[in-house]
Amino acid sequence: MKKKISLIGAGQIGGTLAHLINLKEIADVVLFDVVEGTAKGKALDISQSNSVDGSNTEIIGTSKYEDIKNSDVVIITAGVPRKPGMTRDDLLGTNLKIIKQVAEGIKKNSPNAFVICITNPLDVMVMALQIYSGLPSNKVVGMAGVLDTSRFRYFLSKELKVPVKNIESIVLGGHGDTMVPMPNHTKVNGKLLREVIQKEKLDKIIDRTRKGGAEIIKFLEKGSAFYAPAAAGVEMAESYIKNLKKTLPCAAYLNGEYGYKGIYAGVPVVVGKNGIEKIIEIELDNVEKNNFDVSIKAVKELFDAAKKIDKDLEK
Ligand code: A3D
Repeated sequence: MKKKISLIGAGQIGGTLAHLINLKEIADVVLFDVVEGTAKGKALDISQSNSVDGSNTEIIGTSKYEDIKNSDVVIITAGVPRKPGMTRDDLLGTNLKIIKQVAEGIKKNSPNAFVICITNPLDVMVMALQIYSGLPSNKVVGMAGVLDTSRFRYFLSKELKVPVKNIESIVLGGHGDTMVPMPNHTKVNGKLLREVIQKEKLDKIIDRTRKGGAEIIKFLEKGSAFYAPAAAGVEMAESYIKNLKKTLPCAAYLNGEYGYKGIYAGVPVVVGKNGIEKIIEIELDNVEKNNFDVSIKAVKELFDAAKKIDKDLEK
């Protein structure tokens, strides 16, 4: 039987997700948006590319939650993106209300789905989504680390003139300026990164990775990145649907791992048919551990601000 992926939000990322899933024939797609015309228009447009691309998936646009019934995966991009000068945290109040509605729609119609949140501020939105929906924490996950790692690898590949596929790496922590690129867990052609790059150059790349989203917003002026975020979301959805058991950095619920309980944070996880099947604890040196702690502190502070906006988030 064909799999079903529902995309909540048919904006820049939602539309790109639909197109990529369609091209890769991973699943049929339901594109949902409160603006029905956007969802229907994009679904029809993508469907009309099928005879050219040879894809055999079905895609529909809707603004009715019943249509997402029995989805295998739900990917959420509903919300507002950043504009120049805004931080991800500036989106908190608006996107929290949207996530509450979305969580209710998923709980009612697709409680068994693997749910991937992309809406910012990511770590707090995914935590709120899990609480509002009541879905098991191994089935509710945030996309950030795959994108942040992809940006880090890209910048390294340009600097070192090495194909990006020859660079293994990982970025941990929250999706924000406190994210934690991990040079000690990065290899280039099998060699440790620090052996092949000067410290100043590496520091610049780490800084550029942390500000990778803002660099794009400055160019676009009217919205934020969407091609790479969509590609990252698709990799996570595909690993679940095809039980690929890939190890991917995702915002996952910690239950004692890395010394934290009851909070979402970007860590390496195995994604397979049961959702998050394992959280992998890699060894952190003092600097990395300190950076990870700073990142978690920032997420906690923002979640406290979210709790002030909506008492339903108090567990
Ligand atoms: P955009 O193109 O504005 O699309 C958002 C869509 O959500 C619009 O079509 C809206 O109509 C729709 N929407 C608004 N409210 C609702 C609702 N209640 N139910 C359903 N749909 C609704 O934004 P985008 O696609 O560029 O970005 C979407 C989100 O992803 C934003 O919050 C971004 O900040 C975030 N984002 C996250 C990352 C990460 O790496 C985590 C990267 C880039 C963007």
